[in-house]
Amino acid sequence: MWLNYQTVDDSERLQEYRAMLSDIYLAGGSETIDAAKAELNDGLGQLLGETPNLLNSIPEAGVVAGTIQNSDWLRNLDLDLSRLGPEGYLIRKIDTDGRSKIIIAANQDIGVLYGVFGLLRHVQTHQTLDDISIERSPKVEYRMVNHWDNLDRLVERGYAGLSLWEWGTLPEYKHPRYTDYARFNASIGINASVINNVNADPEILTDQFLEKVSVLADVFRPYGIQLFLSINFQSPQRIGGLDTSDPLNPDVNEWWAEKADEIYELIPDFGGFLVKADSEGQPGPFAYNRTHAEGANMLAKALEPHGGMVVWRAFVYDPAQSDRFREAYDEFVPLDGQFMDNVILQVKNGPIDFQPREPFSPLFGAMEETNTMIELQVTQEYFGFSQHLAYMGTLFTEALQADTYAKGEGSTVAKVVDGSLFDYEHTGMAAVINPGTDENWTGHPFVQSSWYAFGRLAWDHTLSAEQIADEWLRMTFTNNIDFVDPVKEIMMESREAGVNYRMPLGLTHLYDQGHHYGPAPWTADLPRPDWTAVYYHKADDNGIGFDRTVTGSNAIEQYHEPVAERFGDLNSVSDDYLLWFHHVGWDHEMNSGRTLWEELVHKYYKGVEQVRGMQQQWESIKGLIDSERYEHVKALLDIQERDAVRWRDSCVLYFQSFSGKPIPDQYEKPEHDLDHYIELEKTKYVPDPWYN
Ligand code: BDP
Repeated sequence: MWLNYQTVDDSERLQEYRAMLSDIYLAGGSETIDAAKAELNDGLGQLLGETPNLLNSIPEAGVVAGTIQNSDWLRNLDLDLSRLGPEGYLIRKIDTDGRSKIIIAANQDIGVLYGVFGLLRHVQTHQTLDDISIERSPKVEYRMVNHWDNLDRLVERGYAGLSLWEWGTLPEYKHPRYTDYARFNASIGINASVINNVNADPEILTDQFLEKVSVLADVFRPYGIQLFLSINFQSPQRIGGLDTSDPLNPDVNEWWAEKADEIYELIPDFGGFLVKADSEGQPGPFAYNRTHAEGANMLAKALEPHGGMVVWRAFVYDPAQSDRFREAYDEFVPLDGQFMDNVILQVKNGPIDFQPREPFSPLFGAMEETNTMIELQVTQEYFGFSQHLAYMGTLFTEALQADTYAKGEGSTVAKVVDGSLFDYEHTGMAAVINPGTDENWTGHPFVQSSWYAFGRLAWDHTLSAEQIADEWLRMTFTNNIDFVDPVKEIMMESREAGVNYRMPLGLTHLYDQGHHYGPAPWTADLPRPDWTAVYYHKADDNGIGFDRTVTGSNAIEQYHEPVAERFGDLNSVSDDYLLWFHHVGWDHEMNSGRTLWEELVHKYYKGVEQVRGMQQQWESIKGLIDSERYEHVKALLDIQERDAVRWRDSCVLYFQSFSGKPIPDQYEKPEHDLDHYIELEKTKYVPDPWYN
């Protein structure tokens, strides 16, 4: 992972670091300070190639870290830390008595730990300490990871082995990986972890499991990570012996209040509940004719006395709806203002479901009176699992920088989720991550980069995807520019390549129902139309795309102007979103001068070319990193190229059966006919049993 502390191989820098960082002093005595000490000691020990001296007093030259409360010496510097808040930190080089010191100062111990990780990152990326002056504090309150881990240790959409949590050996055995997990998260500022699947097993709230859970919370605590649980809305019936889970029933209320008391007894800093309700078969308040707000508020009341939060998901869609796109907005906007203050609505970045490219969800900018956070996906459910390289930093920044125009120009999704647009009481960002028991934690070594990017962006959404990729590569592999530059290019292109060979021009959800790996644009005739691919692309002899303008589902009305107009007008919508909003004729002339059909073919072929380019770039860095990771990624890129060709050929041949137009001469021709690919998808794609 990115805490790969290698001795600095730039001799000038190494000298500078040794002169400045060999003596260290940390003030205070909490578990968090102990963690910071261990991190600094081990980290600098490896980076400097010699163990630093951990002193009990202020060094003449060296590192001084701590809070103002715990260090007279730091207090006497009269620093202004008011801007930093509880979690922020300051790193600065100061000269006293003619000697230079690097100080890390914060208001609370957790800020000191974040500052330590900040300094280590600085050194890991070989930056100078000259005039270092950094002030950092997080832009959102809850920087949260979501695990989709089941209690049988299979991970829904996981692709990296079994769940990290060894329920069988907890609470007795604390696997060392729990601590490493907490370190990774803390190093990028993540402060909340929901450890179990949103499709929640009610058993998680039984005494037996809570005892195990509390041990994980103990491990996370020094690292500033609050533990949350996904809960099943029917828990009062399923494990509590009640005959209803009606949120307005007093017995049900009491059951939840007692459950909350019990949890806080074991985990005094418990974060709260994440809830998937009335979505994809999960129980919820609808069974009792209650609203999402009534359901969420019942739980919020139980948690409120303890300072806990309810994170209520807005991922809902109903087969009765004619356009799934509209669903979340139509269900939640009428409830704006009805949720308690300790509820946050968790909204996926797009209106459907973590597709390779989606327009932003119109719920961002529509919930003025309801705390609203964003949910992103690190695990590559729709991006080739752990087989394909797809850095999500670019997708995340695209989603965050989208302008909702809710309060005029500049009302970005980022400003909605950081609370500055509507002055939310609580703010947050979440990502579904995938770590498992695989030796490298994430399956594909580059999935780590999206976890890293998520954390960095949750802390500071103004960072660029490129800057983050640069950091991650240097920390995880090497600072050698001959490696960093080409591989950064691979990363920056990888998501767009994935869009191009799967579903360009605003196509979406061309997967089979279930595993979401290979191409299946032909999928039709399932119990629910919104689980088929034909529902999304609507290809016919005239054209392709989903009409969401006034002549169609009119989902564009859910956006503020001028977004609605921009998406709704064939001439102003960008190519990237074209088929999200319009059913377009095959001969429609595109901005490039090509027809829609030609453009579609062009994009599919381009996607494959991009992957081939990625392969070449990767081969160019052979010898610059260890052969183990080199060979692993190389083999995975071969798989990705094979799959990209299959995606391209499957989709082009299938859509050709509607357009009736030839694949232009300049392109290599598909090796097989359409039937071959349909058969292949049925039999060959799902690589592992738990991928379903
Ligand atoms: C979809 C996944 C499914 C999840 C669901 C969710 O296919 O496994 O349970 O989202 O977010 O992306 O609840």
